[in-house]
Amino acid sequence: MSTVATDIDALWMPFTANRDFKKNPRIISGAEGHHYIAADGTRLYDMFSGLWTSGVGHCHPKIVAAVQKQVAELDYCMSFQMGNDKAFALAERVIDMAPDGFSNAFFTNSGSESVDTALKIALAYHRARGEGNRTRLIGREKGYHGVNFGGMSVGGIVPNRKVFSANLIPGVDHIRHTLNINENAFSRKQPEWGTHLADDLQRLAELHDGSNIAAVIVEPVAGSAGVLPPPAGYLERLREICDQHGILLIFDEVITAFGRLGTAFGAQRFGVTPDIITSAKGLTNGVVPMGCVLVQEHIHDAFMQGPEHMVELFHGYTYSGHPLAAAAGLAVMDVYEEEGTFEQAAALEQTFEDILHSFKDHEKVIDIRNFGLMGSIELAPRKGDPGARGLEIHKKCFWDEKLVVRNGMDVLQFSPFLNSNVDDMQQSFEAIRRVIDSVD
Ligand code: PXG
Repeated sequence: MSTVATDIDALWMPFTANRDFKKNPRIISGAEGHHYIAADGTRLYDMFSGLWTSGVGHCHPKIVAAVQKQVAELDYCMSFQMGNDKAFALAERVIDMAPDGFSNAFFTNSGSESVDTALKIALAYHRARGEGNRTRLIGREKGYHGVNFGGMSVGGIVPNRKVFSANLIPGVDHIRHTLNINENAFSRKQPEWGTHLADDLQRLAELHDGSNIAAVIVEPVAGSAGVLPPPAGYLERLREICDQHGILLIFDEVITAFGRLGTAFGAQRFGVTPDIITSAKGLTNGVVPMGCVLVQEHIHDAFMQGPEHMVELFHGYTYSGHPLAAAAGLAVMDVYEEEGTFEQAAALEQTFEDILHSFKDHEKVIDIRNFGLMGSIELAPRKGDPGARGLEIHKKCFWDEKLVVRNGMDVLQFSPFLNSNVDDMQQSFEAIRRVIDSVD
């Protein structure tokens, strides 16, 4: 049996221009620390730390060893009406790091599943409390909450929704997004303008009557839309309006949890506590797929009623709390603690911000945004050909500079390793400047 493809056509790649990719494929067969290794042995520096996933680097020896040990000890265990030891241990570890008031963790296998799980928990919570009329869900324009039907419906990325428009779940509204380049171009960290946009939630509460709204979901810092930090005071205002109307606040922390903002959770960095948190990515450093929904005690308690032999929540996945994922997660939590990963990330934030903003006067750059170790450089689109400049830069970085740089249309996105070395960061951005200079 060969493990090398003779024809790469069989794989339908996700979120990829398949035909274009297959003409000149970028295939990776190894990784070590901060580098990917291509099939021909070329080493490429990863400026996106996986896909916002791999904060402590690839193939971390401690995580590798934990997964290797686990696969030989307990490969799989049914998670319904029984459970594996590592899943319980990981839930306890994650809850210990969570903001005050959080008591329970529900495991999924991805960010998309975490989001759909959180939306279902919100609806079921209200029903369990006799407020089954609270059925409306609120998302935000430009929000990314994965690709399942719930997350797509509350999400606000137009191309992801367009083809499925008629099948999005009913009863969903969106508040406006907070991107405004005219007002806020080149703001560092949180922009000043835009706090009032949180009042859109108040308007929707007045329109529908707040008593019909179950939950609002936002990313504390929107990631996929091109890194949009919340305006100063915005998240606090959302929290206030939710409290006023009994609406649950869900933070989608699939990107922002586990050190990306220099704290365990974005909620702690902003000092705003939601009712539910969704996470994935950094939970296992991307090593084994896993997501997690964290809930406050009052939410969990609302379900714990009725006959004790009855299932309280009819929801779960075959692989919820999978032993390999849980073992990876436990090793990752050890690494975070032993290496001081969140402190490392916090210490890098200012340098990263300064390097990014050194692109401010570049003629092709129209905005730069950053918060924690999330950053973006937005380029002016080529006339009549939006997205072409961004994709060309991604490819040129890969082939000419041996750098992995993610582009969303003409926005270059950066997710440095939480334990990056400053020289690598500086050199990578020098290379990016050469590439931006060299394209049309
Ligand atoms: N919520 C958020 C906030 C995310 O960033 C998901 C949910 C879905 O996670 P899964 O594991 O189902 O993919 C994500 C995923 C990008 C990019 O270019 C980011 C994601 C996915 C694809 C592209 O920034 N994040």
